[in-house]
Amino acid sequence: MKLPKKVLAPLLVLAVCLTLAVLPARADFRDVAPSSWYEGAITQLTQTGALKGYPDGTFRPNQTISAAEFVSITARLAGLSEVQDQTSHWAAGQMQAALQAGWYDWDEIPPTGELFDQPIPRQLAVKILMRALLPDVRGDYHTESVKIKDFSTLNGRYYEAVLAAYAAGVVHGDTSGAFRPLAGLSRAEACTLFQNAQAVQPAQPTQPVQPTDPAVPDPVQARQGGVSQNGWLQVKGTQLCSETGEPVVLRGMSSHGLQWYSQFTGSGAVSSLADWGANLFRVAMYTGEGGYLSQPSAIKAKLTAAVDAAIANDLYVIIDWHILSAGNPMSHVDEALAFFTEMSQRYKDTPNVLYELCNEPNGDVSWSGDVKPYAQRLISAIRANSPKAVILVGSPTWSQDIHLAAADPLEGENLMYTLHFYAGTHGAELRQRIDGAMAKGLPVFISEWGTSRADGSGGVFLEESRVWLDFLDQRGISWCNWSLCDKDETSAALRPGAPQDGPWGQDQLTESGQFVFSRFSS
Ligand code: IDC
Repeated sequence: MKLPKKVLAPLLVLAVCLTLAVLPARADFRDVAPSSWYEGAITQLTQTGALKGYPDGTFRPNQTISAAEFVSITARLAGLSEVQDQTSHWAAGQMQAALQAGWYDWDEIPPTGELFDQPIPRQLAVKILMRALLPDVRGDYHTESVKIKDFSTLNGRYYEAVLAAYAAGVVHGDTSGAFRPLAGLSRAEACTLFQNAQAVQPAQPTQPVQPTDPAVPDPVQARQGGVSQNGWLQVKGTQLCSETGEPVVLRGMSSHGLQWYSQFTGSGAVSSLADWGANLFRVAMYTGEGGYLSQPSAIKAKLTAAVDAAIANDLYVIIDWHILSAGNPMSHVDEALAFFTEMSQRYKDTPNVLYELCNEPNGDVSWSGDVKPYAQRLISAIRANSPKAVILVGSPTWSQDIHLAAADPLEGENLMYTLHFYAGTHGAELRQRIDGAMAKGLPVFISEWGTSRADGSGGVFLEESRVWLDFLDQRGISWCNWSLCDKDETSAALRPGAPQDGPWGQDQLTESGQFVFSRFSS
């Protein structure tokens, strides 16, 4: 019987595997010299059955490793089973399984197979390796990024994995200290990556616990995803959840004031944010400072355009009544009532929209006497149109007094309380306040935070920001960073002159933007 080529090829590969499985202590590839720097790694991986040579007895250590080769070896090391494939490629089942496991995204290696046999870029290889074998390892931005000479050329999408890989000693860079994120890897280099990853004890804690924080709870297993995945949001206990009741975390950017920077709120801008992994956009509609109250129809048109752009791109979107200089929300309650009535009517059938009633009450204002009664009136108005949308409520002292709200909460469903922080100004004290409020059952949402001081400048304070974001991740708390604009202030995510519609590369992001964007999909 003559076997067709399609059947014969896998049989040949299988035969090679079986041959290699019974190899003696050292891998006997005729092109792997016993004295070479990679011989140890290749031997070890061959013995575990993760590695195969070629039918002609060679290993070809200097050949560039393809995406399919890299993923299939990783899959064998991680014990990932194949799933139903889409193409007849020899690695299709493993590629499909890896894609489903979230090791990489569709656009990085499309399941249609055209990149399977192409060299895999180093940044993507490291991401796959870390997600598959060391998913809990994290690297500190400051400590690790300085080790990488060409860090500025690294796409922020790979920050987390590459920093973690350096922290764990999986990657060391070349002799010049460069990582070369877009270059390929030789098969020998890939073997040392695999060996290094296997040598790391996954159970070891990689981050010191911050002494200022109370006992760190287990991380909340929350998913991200957009509106098409999560549907209408709901609040269960203190946790934001999907329509089906699974924990969800929203992460994204706030716009700057619409009266100044609406050019960064269009469809191109929000879809670029989504490309970076965000699933949330906040539209900050200042009421004072030349905003809505002084030019209502022009600003409202900008707001609805921004909200519609976010909806078109599957993001959740916060409509923010951005009170700042008008410290007491009661001072314009009638305008707020009319505005939110109109918005909740307009978006009543749209699961994307969250309503933020008052950005930051401040000055001579009390929770129980002003903000709470204001919120009660606004909530009734919104509920008349949109019975289940999530509503976010601020508190006195620029939305820091959630302890007052916890002592005297509002009644009703799907309500959350905002807390705002700036990493250069606020720290452990406010984090303790969050834990205290949550312990009393208050659902908390960080609808605005910055890497700068509270005035929007200074710093940036990335180490303090990292402590904050780790704290929020542990608790499954959603957040929105201030702000998506190119103003010359350190809290801005874009460098002056960045294109208004994106897409933005590393060099168009500020230090703050690079850090924040790398944390969208923690
Ligand atoms: C700041 C902007 C700054 C602007 C100022 C006044 O960053 O460019 O000149 O407002 O409009 C907040 C506010 C937010 C502030 C931000 C930083 O919600 O409007 O933006 N901040 O100061 N609360 C705490 C800090």
